[in-house]
Amino acid sequence: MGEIKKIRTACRSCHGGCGVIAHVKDGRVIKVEGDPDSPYSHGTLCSKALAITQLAYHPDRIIYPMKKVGDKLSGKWERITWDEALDTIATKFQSIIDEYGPEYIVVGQGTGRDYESHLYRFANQLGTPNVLTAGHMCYVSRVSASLVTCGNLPVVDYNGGPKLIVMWACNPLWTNPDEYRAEWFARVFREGAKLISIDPRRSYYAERADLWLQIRPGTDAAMSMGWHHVIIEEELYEKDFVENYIHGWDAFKERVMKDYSPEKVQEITWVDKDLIRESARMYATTKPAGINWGVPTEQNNNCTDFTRATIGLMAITGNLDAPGGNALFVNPPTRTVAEFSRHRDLSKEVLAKRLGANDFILGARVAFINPKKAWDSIVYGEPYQLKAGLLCGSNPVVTRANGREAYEALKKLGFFVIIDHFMTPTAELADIFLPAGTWLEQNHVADNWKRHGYVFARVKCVEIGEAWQDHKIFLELGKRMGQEWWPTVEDALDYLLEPSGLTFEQFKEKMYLQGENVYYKYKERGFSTPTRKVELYSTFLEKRGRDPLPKYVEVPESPYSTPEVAEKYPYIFNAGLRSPNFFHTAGRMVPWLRELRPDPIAEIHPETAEKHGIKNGQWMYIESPRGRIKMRAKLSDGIDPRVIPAEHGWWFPEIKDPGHGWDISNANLLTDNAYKTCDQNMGSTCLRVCQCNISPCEDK
Ligand SMILES: Nc1nc2c(c(=O)[nH]1)N[C@H]1C(S)=C(S)[C@@H](COP(=O)(O)OP(=O)(O)OC[C@H]3O[C@@H](n4cnc5c(=O)[nH]c(N)nc54)[C@H](O)[C@@H]3O)O[C@H]1N2
Ligand SMILES: Nc1nc2c(c(=O)[nH]1)N[C@H]1C(S)=C(S)[C@@H](COP(=O)(O)OP(=O)(O)OC[C@H]3O[C@@H](n4cnc5c(=O)[nH]c(N)nc54)[C@H](O)[C@@H]3O)O[C@H]1N2
Ligand code: SF4
Ligand SMILES: [Mo]
Repeated sequence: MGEIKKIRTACRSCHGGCGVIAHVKDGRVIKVEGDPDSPYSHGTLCSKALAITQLAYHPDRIIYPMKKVGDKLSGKWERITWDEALDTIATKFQSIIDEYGPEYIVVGQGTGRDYESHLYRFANQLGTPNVLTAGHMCYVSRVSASLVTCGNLPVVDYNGGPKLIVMWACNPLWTNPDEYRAEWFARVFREGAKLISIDPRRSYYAERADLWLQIRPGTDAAMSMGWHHVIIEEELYEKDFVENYIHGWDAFKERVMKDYSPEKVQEITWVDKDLIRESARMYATTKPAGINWGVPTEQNNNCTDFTRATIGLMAITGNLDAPGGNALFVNPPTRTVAEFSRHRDLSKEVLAKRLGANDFILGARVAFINPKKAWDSIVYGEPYQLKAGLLCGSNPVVTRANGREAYEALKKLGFFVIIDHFMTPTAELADIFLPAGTWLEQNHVADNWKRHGYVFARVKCVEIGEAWQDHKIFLELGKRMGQEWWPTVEDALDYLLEPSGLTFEQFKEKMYLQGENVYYKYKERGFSTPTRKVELYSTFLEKRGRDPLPKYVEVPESPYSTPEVAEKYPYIFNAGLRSPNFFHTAGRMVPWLRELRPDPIAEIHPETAEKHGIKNGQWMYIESPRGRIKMRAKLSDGIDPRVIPAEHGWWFPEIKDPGHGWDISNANLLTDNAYKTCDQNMGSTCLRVCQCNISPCEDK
C-alpha cells in the first residue's frame, strides 16, 4: 500500500480558483479538502469540489478517444487512438480550409473553463473568426460593455472595506461566480456592511438585506437609470468627478431626467417609487459602496445598456476604482488571454467574414458570435454554410436559447468534434469524441482570464485513462495542423508566465501571484477609452450609428410588448435558477450531487399554484410559444405570483438512449433566440425572460 501524497492545487468544478489539497494514494485521488492557506477561499470548499472524485472516476466517464461509426443518430461509438482521432480531425479541417476557407469551421466552448487562451490560439491560427462561446450573454458581454465605457471590468473590492454592498442579480452563496466568493461577502457583512438586494426572488441575500427591491425580471437597466434620476435630482453625485471624468454628462442627464423618473421606473420594474428613491439614496451616500452584479442582467435585450448605466452609478458616486468600491484590478504580470491567443493574427478581411460581425458589433469586438448565427449558417447556408465544428466543454442543446434549434443544427453539421467528460445529448451528435481531463488531471495558470488580480497554480495530481487536459488537445491538434505551439503544455505555461520571471515549476512553489493593488489610476492617466473618460455617451457606439446613450427597451416578450402572447402565456418564465450542487448541465450523474437535487425544480407562488390546482412537489407542465417541459413545483411566497423561476441545465444521464431525455425538462426549449429579441449591440439572448403558462401534470 502506497503513502498518501498531499498535492496543493486549485479547483475548477465551477469557474474555479478555490484552493484544494488533494490526497493521492496509489495514483488515485481518494479525497480533497479545502486549503486554509488559499488567499481566495481560506479553506472553504463546496459540494461540487468535494464530489470531484465521484465525477473523475465515474464509470460512465469517457476516458478514450471515440469515433462514431454509421449514422449520426443511430451509429455506434468505437474506441480509437489519439493518433487516429487527431489525424482524422486535422485531415478533415485541412480539406475544408483548402476547399472553402477556414471560416467554414466553427470552434466553440461554453462558460469560462480556463482554456480560452488555448482555444482561441487554436482558432486564430486556424484562421477562423467564428468562435461560439457563452460570451454573448455571460461575463464577456459584461467585459465588452465595460471596455468601451471605462476600459476595464469593475469588480467589488471586498478587501478594501466596503460599507455597503448592492447584491444586484447575483447569488454568490450558490454560484461563487467569476471573480466572486460568497465567503468574502459573509466577512464584510459580519463586519457591519449594509446590504441592498435587487432580485425578483427572496434569496438568501434578499432575506438579510436592509432594502430588497423585488424587481420584474429583465428590467434592471430601467432601475439603474431610475437610480441615476434620484442621484441627479438630489445632487448626490461627486461634482468634481463628473466634471473631469465623464464624457457626455449633459446628454446623459437629459435622457435620465426626461425618461426615468421613479414613477416611470416603478411602472416598468414593479418596484415602489419610494423604495427606488430610498435605495438610490442609500447607495449614493454610504461610502465606499460596491455593486456586485450578476449574470441575469446580461441575459436579456438590455445587456449592454444595463452595464453601461451601472458603471455610470459607480463612477458618479466616486466608487469607481476606489478602495472598497468597484476597483479596476491589475492582473499579475502574466500574458493575457488576448496576447497568448494571437487575436491580431486575423486580418481585417477575415474579421469581416465573422458571422454577425456587422449586427452584434460589441460581441464581434470581443471575438465571439451569437449562436443563432451558427445555427442559421448550418441549416440555411446563410450567409455561407459552416462545414465543421469543434466544441469544447459545452452542451448547447441544453444551455442555449431555443435548444431545439441548436439540436437540429448540430444534427446537420457536416463534421462535428466534441471535447467533454461525458456523453451528453450534444456529444451524441458528434462524429469524434475527445476525452478531456478534469482539473485533477491538469497543470495550468488558473484564473488567468478573470479580473480580480490573482492567478493560482493548478497542479496535475493524476492521469485517468487516456484523457488529456484540454490545453494539450489544442496544442497537439494545432501542431498537427502546422501551427506554432510548444513541445509540451508546461512549455506553453512558461511562456504564459514569462512576464513574471517565473517558470511553471517555480510558480507551483508559490501557489499564487497577485497584481499590485493601485487605486484611482485614472488620476494619473485617465480611463482607457478614446476620450480618457468614463463614456456614458459612447464614442464607439456613436461612430457605428448606434444610440450612444444607455436606455431601457421593453423586454421583447412581455405583458406590455406582446399582450396577445401574455393572454395565453400569462407568467414570466425566469429560467436559470442555479442549484449549489450542479454547474449548469454537469454533475447530474454524480451520486452525491444528484442525491441533493434529484429532480428539476420550478418555483411558484402558492396563490398561482392554487389557481392551477398544483401542489407542492407535484410535477407540472410549463409551456411557452416554443415548447413544453415538465418540472416539479416548489411553492414559495418569496416570488411574485406572476413570475416563475426555474432551473436550467436538465438532462437525464440515466436515460440511456442517445437523447438522454434532453427534451423533457430543458428550460431552453421555452426560451427564444430570434435576432429581434436579442440585445442589438451584443447579441445577448433573453434566457431569463419570456412568457409561459403552467398546468398540473398527470405524473406524480
Ligand atoms: N435558460 C437559461 N439558460 C442558460 C443560463 C440561464 O441562466 N438560463 N445560463 C447560461 C450561462 S450563464 C452559461 S455560461 C451557459 C453555460 O453553457 P455551457 O458551458 O455550454 O454549459 P455546461 O453545462 O456548463 O457545459 C457543458 C459541458 O462541459 C463539460 N465540462 C466540464 N468541465 C470540462 C473541462 O474541463 N473540459 C471539457 N472539455 N469539458 C468540460 C461538462 O461535462 C458539460 O457537458 O449556459 C447558459 N444557459
Ligand atoms: N452552483 C452553480 N454555480 C454556478 C453556475 C451553476 O450553474 N451552478 N453557473 C456559473 C455561471 S456560468 C454563471 S454566469 C454564474 C451566475 O451566477 P449569478 O451571477 O449569481 O447569477 P444567478 O445565480 O443566475 O442569479 C442570481 C440572482 O439573480 C436573480 N435574478 C433572476 N433574474 C433576475 C433579473 O432579471 N433581475 C435581477 N435583478 N435579478 C434576477 C435570481 O433570482 C438570483 O437570486 O454562476 C456560476 N456559478
Ligand atoms: S466554488 Fe467553485 S472553485 Fe470553489 S470549491 Fe466550489 S466548485 Fe470549486
Ligand atoms: Mo455564465
